[in-house]
Amino acid sequence: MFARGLIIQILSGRHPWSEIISERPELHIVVMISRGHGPQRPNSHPAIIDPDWDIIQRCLLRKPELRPLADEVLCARTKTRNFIMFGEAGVGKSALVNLIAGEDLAETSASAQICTLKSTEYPVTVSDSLFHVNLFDTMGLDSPTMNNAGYLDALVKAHKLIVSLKNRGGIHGLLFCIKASRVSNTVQQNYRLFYEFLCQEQVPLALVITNLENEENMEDWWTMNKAHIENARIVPVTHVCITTIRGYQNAYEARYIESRKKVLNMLKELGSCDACSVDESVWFARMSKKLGEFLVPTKELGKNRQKMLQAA
Ligand SMILES: Nc1nc2c(ncn2[C@@H]2O[C@H](COP(=O)(O)OP(=O)(O)OP(=O)(O)O)[C@@H](O)[C@H]2O)c(=O)[nH]1
Ligand SMILES: [Mg+2]
Repeated sequence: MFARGLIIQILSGRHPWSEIISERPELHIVVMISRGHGPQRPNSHPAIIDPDWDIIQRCLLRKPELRPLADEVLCARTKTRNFIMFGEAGVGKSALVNLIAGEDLAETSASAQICTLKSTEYPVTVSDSLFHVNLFDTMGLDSPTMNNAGYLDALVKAHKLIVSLKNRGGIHGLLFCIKASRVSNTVQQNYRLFYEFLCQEQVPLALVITNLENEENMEDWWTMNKAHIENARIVPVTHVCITTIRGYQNAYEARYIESRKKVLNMLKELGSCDACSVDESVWFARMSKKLGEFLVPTKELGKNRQKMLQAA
């Protein structure tokens, strides 16, 4: 198990005790171990997330009986995290799946028609860190109008997916994809419907801003638009400003690699927290209440509304 601690640390891209600059580092390492000191935590990429570092520290304890059992380590390392991508059609949800996977798994299309027509699950192991994720690529949401059957269909499918994940370990994060442009009404409405209405604000939401390959510093978009996002009452727990394309003759290769690193780190951070789930019965009760407020807004009718809700 001690060796296991070292192996996990090697996975971070850095040798344990590489901070020791000496011709005979092994002598220093023996002294360090005898004094109960482990190797330093690497801060380079790929970063080691807190739960992994905690396990590494415990694997390195001097008394074997205090170290975790193999099952516990295996479980912590192989736990799968669930992420749902959502957003308008054509913003790059499927391209984001491919960016994370590092290969073309999902079909993407530049055509005006919606490309992804049903929720599709992509199990991906990020090979450099043994990190398992299930990515759920959902149908693109267009302008929300109640007479738009396609929009309602997309919401119904999304609702089924969200509820079904309760039995599969919950959801670790929503990846709300938007193009780097003005924060339109459609963006706001999609956020309200998907995050507030379907997910009941229970699931951490990350904002993924795509199409930034032409920016010298992709993060500048956030600095310039943070206030607009706040005004639109969109509240992400985190964000990434990225590009998902390499471009003609790999012109954007460096920004693509930077984007992948940023997204993987974000998934690791979100994945290190407990998953959330949306319970259908709780969801229905809350929706009935909201609908009740919406349908019976006046004070006089308040009592009747109470009765209706109690009876429901
Ligand atoms: N320039 C640029 N193009 C992108 C980026 N991300 C995606 N695209 C392109 O935009 C088009 C649509 O991307 P998709 O990934 O299919 O978009 P989607 O959100 O899955 O679309 P639907 O499945 O129709 O909802 C494709 O041609 C992508 O190559 C980006 O960061 N920059
Ligand atoms: Mg798609």
